[in-house]
Amino acid sequence: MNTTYIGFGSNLGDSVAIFNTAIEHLKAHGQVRVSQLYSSPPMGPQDQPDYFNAVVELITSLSPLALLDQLQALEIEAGRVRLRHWGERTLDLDLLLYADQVIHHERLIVPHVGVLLRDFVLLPLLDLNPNLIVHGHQLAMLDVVKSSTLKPVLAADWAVHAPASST
Ligand code: PH2
Ligand code: MG
Ligand code: MG
Repeated sequence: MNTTYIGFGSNLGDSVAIFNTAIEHLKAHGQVRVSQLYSSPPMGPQDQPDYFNAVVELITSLSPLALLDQLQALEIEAGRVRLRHWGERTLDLDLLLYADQVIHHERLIVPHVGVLLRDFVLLPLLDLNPNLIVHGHQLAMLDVVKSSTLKPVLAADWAVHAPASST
């Protein structure tokens, strides 16, 4: 079994319902835990809505590319709309970490670049595992984490069937 972390982003449609539908589907592939839900200002074009962001831990026997296939299918199932680079979308699922593997494949780079750079990835990731180390960096100690002003949306049980604290 492999512990994986998947980044969730959405700023079009009913983002919370879209996240919950995707989480339900992920449960077919292993055990799931869900971070708090965050609202974050857009990275990239500023004339788009704020994003909802979260991270899901999935403990799975799927290989990295098989998991990527599943994530891409779920993006399409959510009616993925992607209008422009770094622009608004209904559902973005990024494979952030796959066990302690480093993967450079034409379809997939793991750890995902956002893991070391983006507070809207790091804060929910640290909700699930405060001790993570990536490329030799203890994530909790990164400046981008310490200086972040992101706050979770007040919805502790936003994931209908998967509170962060239980399995
Ligand atoms: N995703 C993007 C572009 N910009 N900004 C925030 N805050 N959160 C995201 O998930 C995000 C973004 C494209 O995937
Ligand atoms: Mg993506
Ligand atoms: Mg992304």
